[in-house]
Amino acid sequence: MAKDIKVAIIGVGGVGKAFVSQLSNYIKKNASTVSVSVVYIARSRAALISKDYSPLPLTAFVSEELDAAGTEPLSVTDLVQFLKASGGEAILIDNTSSIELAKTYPDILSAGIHIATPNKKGFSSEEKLWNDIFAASGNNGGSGGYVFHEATVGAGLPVLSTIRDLIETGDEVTKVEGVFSGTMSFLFNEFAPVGASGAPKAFSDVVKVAKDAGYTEPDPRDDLNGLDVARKLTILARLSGLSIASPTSFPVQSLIPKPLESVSTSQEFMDGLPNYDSEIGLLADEAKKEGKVIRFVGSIDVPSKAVKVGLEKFDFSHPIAGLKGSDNIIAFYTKRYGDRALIVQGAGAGAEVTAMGVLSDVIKIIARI
Ligand code: NHO
Repeated sequence: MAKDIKVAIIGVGGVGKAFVSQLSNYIKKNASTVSVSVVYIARSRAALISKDYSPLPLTAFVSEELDAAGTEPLSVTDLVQFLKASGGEAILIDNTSSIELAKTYPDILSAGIHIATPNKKGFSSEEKLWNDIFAASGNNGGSGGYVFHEATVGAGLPVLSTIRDLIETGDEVTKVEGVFSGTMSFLFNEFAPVGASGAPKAFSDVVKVAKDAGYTEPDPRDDLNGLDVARKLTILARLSGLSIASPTSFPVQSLIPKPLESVSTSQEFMDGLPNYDSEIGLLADEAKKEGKVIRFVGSIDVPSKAVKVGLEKFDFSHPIAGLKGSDNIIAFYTKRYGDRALIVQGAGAGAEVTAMGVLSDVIKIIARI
């Protein structure tokens, strides 16, 4: 008999919409072995609820349908009750960036409901939440639901599964280093490409191109402050066995010029940015004279417990220097792999590849239940 699984989706923005479309294809392809019914879809102020647990239609217009539905979302407590009352296995997909929702993961997992999410907040905020989530989960043999969050680092790239596999098979991770932000990757690959000739580009112009192309957050300061990378490093460092109090508990270099930190709008920030082009231009020139380029990277040195995020110089021949577009690259140095790192590289941002990471987690959960 086909497995019967109920799914609730919270958050139908860029990633959420791509996820719904990918899930719809998965359901069609696997109908003979698994029966997956999406019974709840919500965004901040509207929800679609299938009270009799029959599958909601997963059309490309789910977003417009939600607008038209006019039903208030359930509280987390009521949603847990609703899913439990179905009598079978249930998976909650959190496609929001809400810390409030992430704080309820321990309760959701304790109720036996599984979670798949690209939301970094639950795993990169204070350490107690991380500990509570995994203590409540069934990941380590407990009775709670499974929780997977592959897309919180490197979108659909196998970054978290790789580090888990390395550690669980007895290898010892000594260092993790790389470019963890698609936005930062694009900015520096464009601003300081290897072997560039002619007049250098102004950093502010590159930020504008990235903003207009939709690579950056609506306010580019949310990328340039380094916090997104710090959150990803927090997750990887915790998986490497380090105790990290929060993403602000280690050195993180912000690329936001001090006077522009407090301007109130994103437009004011963009207007003021050209005044600071010379500072970062100078760094790029210095690197170039040494036969190097600057890149925004993160690293974790496990034995010394040192985690840091910021600009560093790399030889032209270094794999980090030669990245293209908005690709991520993550190098794992381990006892088993010796001097030659295990490298994961590819698109690390965007709705489709992030949704793929979430769906692959759903498939892992289905295989375990
Ligand atoms: P949106 O488009 O803002 O959508 C969020 C949705 O959640 C909206 O529908 C909103 O109404 C709903 N929502 C918010 N709070 C809610 C609540 N309390 N209850 C119900 N609904 C609520 O965001 P995205 O782009 O779809 O992102 C969704 C999640 O995926 C976020 O947690 C984001 O951090 C995560 N994520 C996105 C990406 C990406 O590329 N878009 C990536 C990873 C994770 O790998 C990617 C990445 O790291 C990008 C990074 N900026 C980079 O490297 O440059």
